[in-house]
Amino acid sequence: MKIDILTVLPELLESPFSHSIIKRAKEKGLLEIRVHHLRQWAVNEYGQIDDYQYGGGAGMVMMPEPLANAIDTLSKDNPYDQIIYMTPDGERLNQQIANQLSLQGNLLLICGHYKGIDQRIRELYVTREISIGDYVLSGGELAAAVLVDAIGRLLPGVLNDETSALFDSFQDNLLAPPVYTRPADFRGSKVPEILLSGDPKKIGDWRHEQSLRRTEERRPDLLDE
Ligand code: 6GU
Repeated sequence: MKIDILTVLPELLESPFSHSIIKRAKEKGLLEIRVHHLRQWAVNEYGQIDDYQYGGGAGMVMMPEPLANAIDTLSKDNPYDQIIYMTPDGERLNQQIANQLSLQGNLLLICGHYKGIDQRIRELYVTREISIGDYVLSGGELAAAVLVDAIGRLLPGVLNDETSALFDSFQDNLLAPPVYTRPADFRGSKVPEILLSGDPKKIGDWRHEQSLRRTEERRPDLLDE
């Protein structure tokens, strides 16, 4: 899978993809991430990519030409399956969307800044708009990093234990059960006996029951879906 990211702050996206699971996905050749500086497509020698908004009001808007030129140039190599604009007014990211996107071959993520991007780019180019939650970030970069992480770990062969993503919280609309490691007795607080029983059937049933209980308590909305 290939993911291109268009941003005015490429520095913000250096570290998130250089560690842990996403790093391994890149090293294994399962995921290629390319970060492109929108400034390359600035409209003048001053590097301008934003301008005042029509109708007045505080805050700059990202101009259409740099974005359109960037997208046209980048698409030539390899047309995109989806052009995704990261924006707080997009559809809220969930596991199902991450699953869907992990099946695509070639994505472009656009990170907005300031007041966002000119509406015409959203209408002419963008195929999907995604938010990572109901709060406002300073720009789309951290949201793009979240999306790439959520997608990257789902690619076949990325996780060591192929099945482990299947048991993540949310994968079946249930939260994950509690987990324990050694010691079996930590300052008088004991690991549930059943986990020491060695009986896979009983342990599986217990975990499922714990998942259900946790979901009922913390996220009853997931059970309605
Ligand atoms: Cl995708 N962008 C920004 N700027 N803020 C957000 C967001 C995205 N998702 C949640 N808040």
